[in-house]
Amino acid sequence: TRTPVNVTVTGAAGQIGYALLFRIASGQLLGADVPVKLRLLEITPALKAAEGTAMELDDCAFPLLQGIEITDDPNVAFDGSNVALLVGARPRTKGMERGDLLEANGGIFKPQGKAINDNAADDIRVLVVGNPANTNALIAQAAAPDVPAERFTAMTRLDHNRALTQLAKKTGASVSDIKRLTIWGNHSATQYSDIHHATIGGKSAVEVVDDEKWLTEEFIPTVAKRGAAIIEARGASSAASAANAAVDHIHTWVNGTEEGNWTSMAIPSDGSYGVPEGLISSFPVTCKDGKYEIVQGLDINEFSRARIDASVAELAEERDAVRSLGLI
Ligand code: NAX
Repeated sequence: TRTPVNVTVTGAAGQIGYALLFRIASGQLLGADVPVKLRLLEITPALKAAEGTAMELDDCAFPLLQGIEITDDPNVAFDGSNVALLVGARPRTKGMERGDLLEANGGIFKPQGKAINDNAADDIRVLVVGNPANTNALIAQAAAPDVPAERFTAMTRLDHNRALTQLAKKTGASVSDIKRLTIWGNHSATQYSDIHHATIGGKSAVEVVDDEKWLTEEFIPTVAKRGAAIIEARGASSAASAANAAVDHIHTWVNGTEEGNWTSMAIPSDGSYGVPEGLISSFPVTCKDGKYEIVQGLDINEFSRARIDASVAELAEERDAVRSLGLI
């Protein structure tokens, strides 16, 4: 039997945590043959709720689940951690300025980054889900100088999945016929969902769609504003779909992308496509043998260039703001 993989989930008592933990414990994150140990990190007042979720996990009798530890101490939560899903974050409340939001999240992600640096396993992989995800990932990464920078990633897979379905609905294709879709930039309203390199059943997606107005006025904004539309409809923010995307992100990173296709992940830029080095920005990536690589050599037209640049400019502003706050 294989040694269990230690999976840390922060914000475990929240709504994404509730949708996520059962999928991890059932084997969907890493594979049906990989035993897992869960470490749940919560703030002290939410420990009791996390214990309730752990009781339900027990009651599922998942064969792969080899233990659950619940704590409010990041050093304990990340001890020996192989995979860390950083979900808990400080949401923006009424009247909160962006600087206040970044500072409040710095107070969460800086100590968590340090705890990862000091305690996690050598093969640690980090996915930041809590918003502002890209910049929270940057803060955690900066606090973990002994961990290779590329292990810190942020989630744009939900945007990627949303874009797949919107494109499938428009064209009558099935989502599995669509390949090489890309989300670029920040997980925010400035994100850019790019179909210029995508194919649908092997044909150019741009040609199949053949409707630039739909692209600019419906597709791109619908994907970018989907989070708000879910809140409006459901009275609560995306939870099960966010958990699903987190599972997809880690599963793909560990197990690889299919031949001829790629996915979207926010990762530290190496300067590709004019994205300043170090910014955690979404790119088209392939994954193999547990490592990701940015897809190179794509032709970026003017339409895409302007949109990528706008989202990357927002990321640079966020980085400058957290730098001036002393968070990185
Ligand atoms: P909830 O408010 O339901 O849960 C958050 C949990 O985090 C709470 O239980 C809270 O006690 C805990 N928490 C707060 N500070 C903590 C700390 N320092 N250490 C450990 N736990 C802490 O939010 P939920 O709906 O689960 O969303 C979580 C985060 O995901 C939010 O920041 C949200 O904006 C973000 N999202 C990101 C998405 C993405 O695509 N990247 C999409 C979905 C989601 O909106």
